[in-house]
Amino acid sequence: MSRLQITAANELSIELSKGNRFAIHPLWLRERCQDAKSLDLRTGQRLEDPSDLDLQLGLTSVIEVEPGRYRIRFTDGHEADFLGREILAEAALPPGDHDCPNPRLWDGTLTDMPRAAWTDTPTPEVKAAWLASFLEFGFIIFTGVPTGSKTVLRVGSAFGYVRDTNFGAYFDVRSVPDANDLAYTSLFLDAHTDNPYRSPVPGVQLLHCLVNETTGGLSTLVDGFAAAEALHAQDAEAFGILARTPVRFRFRDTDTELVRSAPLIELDGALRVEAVNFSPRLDYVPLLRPQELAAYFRARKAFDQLLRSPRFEIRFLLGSGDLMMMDNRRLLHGRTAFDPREGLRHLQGCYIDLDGPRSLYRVLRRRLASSGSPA
Ligand SMILES: O=C(O)CCC(=O)C(=O)O
Repeated sequence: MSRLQITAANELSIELSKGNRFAIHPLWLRERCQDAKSLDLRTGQRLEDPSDLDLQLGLTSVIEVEPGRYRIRFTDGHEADFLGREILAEAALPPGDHDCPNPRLWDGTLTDMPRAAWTDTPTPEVKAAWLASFLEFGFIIFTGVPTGSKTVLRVGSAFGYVRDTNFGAYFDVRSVPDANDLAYTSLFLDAHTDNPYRSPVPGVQLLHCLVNETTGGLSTLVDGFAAAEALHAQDAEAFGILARTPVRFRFRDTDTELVRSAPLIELDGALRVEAVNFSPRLDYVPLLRPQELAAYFRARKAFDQLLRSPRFEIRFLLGSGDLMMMDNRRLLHGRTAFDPREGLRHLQGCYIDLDGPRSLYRVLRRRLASSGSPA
């Protein structure tokens, strides 16, 4: 039996999953009409406000005019054709915001890190594969990236729009006197997400190693989604506290004062982990009642212990020409301390938005599909 069925003269039903069949709501179909009266055909954007449609709207008739093409007449007199495969594809979309590869959670046992040799002119297949790795693992390391200053901007622009901030379009990560951020010292940096005080928080961070003459300064990465999942499994109450308690993050120097409140674990509308905000240098919980604070501090400690444990952390050396691109809403990054007397360690970084790589992945997949090449 096909997953789409005409179950009455005025009813189209769908089997969403095995044994889960129901009639498709007429308004769901009506606001997906693809004809020139409903849509501007060039942009694909609606010409009518779907909330103006009658809430009691029904179907007058459903006819399969040819295999897989349904002609549907609505009680408001509108008639439109629907392709069965398009209805099924639309119905199969996950409730989240993207039909991109799902995150593949990892922990400290990850040995096969996603790596690729950089080229300025990848084929669409190669670029789609880079993006798929990035979207699944939350990061990718490019090797052999030319070490000229600001190359990070060129790489960032290959995946999205570079986000200028108070640190500039790009920033130099090296030990300097009078640093306005601990990143610009030689100190150990706990795994953290960048700029949780900024709104919106940068989606993707790129860090390009130009020179590393030190034996320390190892890079660390943690999959925050995996650690949050482990916290949920080990202590659901702690997870709930961290998902509910807004915490103030603040950055301040002479010219800038950025403040944002957000829970350490951000959930989406379907209560799935959407982002992690974690920066032990910057978080300030509001004054709650003592027992609430005691529970919050216990919960934060439990999460912190997971994030800092070798169970979740990977540690590696970024050498000259390596560039790490990571999802700053999911992954935490840090570095071990280094001794600047051993030599120079110089990275350059920049931010792009997360929707850049997602958009590019969808466009490449669409183009590859239309050229008959597998994405
Ligand atoms: O020095 C590093 O490897 C990391 C620096 C850092 O955490 C940052 O720039 O956010």
